[in-house]
Amino acid sequence: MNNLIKASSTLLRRSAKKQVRYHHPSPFDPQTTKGWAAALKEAELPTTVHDAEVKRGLEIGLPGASSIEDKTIPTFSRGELPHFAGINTFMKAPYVENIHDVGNYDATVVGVPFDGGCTYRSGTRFGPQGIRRISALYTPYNYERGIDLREQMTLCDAGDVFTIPANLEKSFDQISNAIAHVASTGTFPIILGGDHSIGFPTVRGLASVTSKRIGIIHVDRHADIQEKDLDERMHTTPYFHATNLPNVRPENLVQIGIGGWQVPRAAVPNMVERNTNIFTMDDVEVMGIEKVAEMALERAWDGCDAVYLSYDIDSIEAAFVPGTGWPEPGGLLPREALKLVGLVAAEGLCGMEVVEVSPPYDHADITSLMALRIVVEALGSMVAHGTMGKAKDIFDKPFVPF
Ligand SMILES: [Mn+2]
Repeated sequence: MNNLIKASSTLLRRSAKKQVRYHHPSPFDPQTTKGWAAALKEAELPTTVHDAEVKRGLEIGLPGASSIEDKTIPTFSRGELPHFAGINTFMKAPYVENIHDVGNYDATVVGVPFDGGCTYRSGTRFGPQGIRRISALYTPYNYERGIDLREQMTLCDAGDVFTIPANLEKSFDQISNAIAHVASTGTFPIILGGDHSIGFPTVRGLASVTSKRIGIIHVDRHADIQEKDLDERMHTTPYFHATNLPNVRPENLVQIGIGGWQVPRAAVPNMVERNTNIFTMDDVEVMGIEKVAEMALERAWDGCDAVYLSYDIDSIEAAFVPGTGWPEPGGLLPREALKLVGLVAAEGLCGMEVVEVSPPYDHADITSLMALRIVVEALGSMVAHGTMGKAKDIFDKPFVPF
């Protein structure tokens, strides 16, 4: 009997073994995945700031009702939770109403609600609101990177610049004023556009408070380097004017994703004459996003002391970003875009902007969500690589109002 059981179980084992199909190297150790390594990293993160937030929430928001079992829950929502509640600043960061206080934070969100530079669809004046709204969805923790922005950096939301809807040039002066002030305090400016015409006054603001040279990594489907469009400095023109600044040179302007059927011919002779650096989607496909990022960093940093990131959301395949002024199929896939931003930001940026989010044309906030993700990807990369705040010393000139 025993022998019979033994024999049949051996048979069973053999037939079971026969049916195994390995889709991975065998033997597979589940603890060799990056996913597992990321899980282990979480335990290394502190909870200090989180704990202080909970304590403060209970003090200022009243302890919860007696039937609430979780004693960290206050009566009034005063922190991250619940995600659907609270005042909708960027990632629930504190609203800093007094603009003289932004220097107390590592990074500052500045909204630039402006669409006076749009040449087709408008609505980017609602971009900062759209991005802030969906930012309520996010926690400050990133699983793969094993970082927690709440614990590892400080962030505030300074609200919006007072733009003048019917006047580009007055709006530009307001924007340069705002960004020059914010950068001069040493905080990292995160600018939420707004159409891409703001790309000139943002850089002009930064450049005015430094004696150093700034390179620009400009991710876009469009070249944005005409001198004028429709007789004005519209959103097709920022890099003509930005690269006229004495400390922002066209050889340090890197344009990634350019192409398709929307690049005005008027832009092209300027790119050629100024010898900018241009990568099309074909370049991305042939060389790969890592190589493009490496070359972009090399060119943008060449002879420069800092690099600024200008991210046009329309650089991403139109299917993912319907809420934008000039959607164009064939652009970056979201994973490529996020990878690119992470690689570029790892070296440390002196500021960044995300532009051309137009919530009135958006669906289910997906374009705003993508813009948010671009921002947190840059912040996460800088925190992970210890480069947050690296560029603040370049702002060595006093703020002189425009
Ligand atoms: Mn564009």
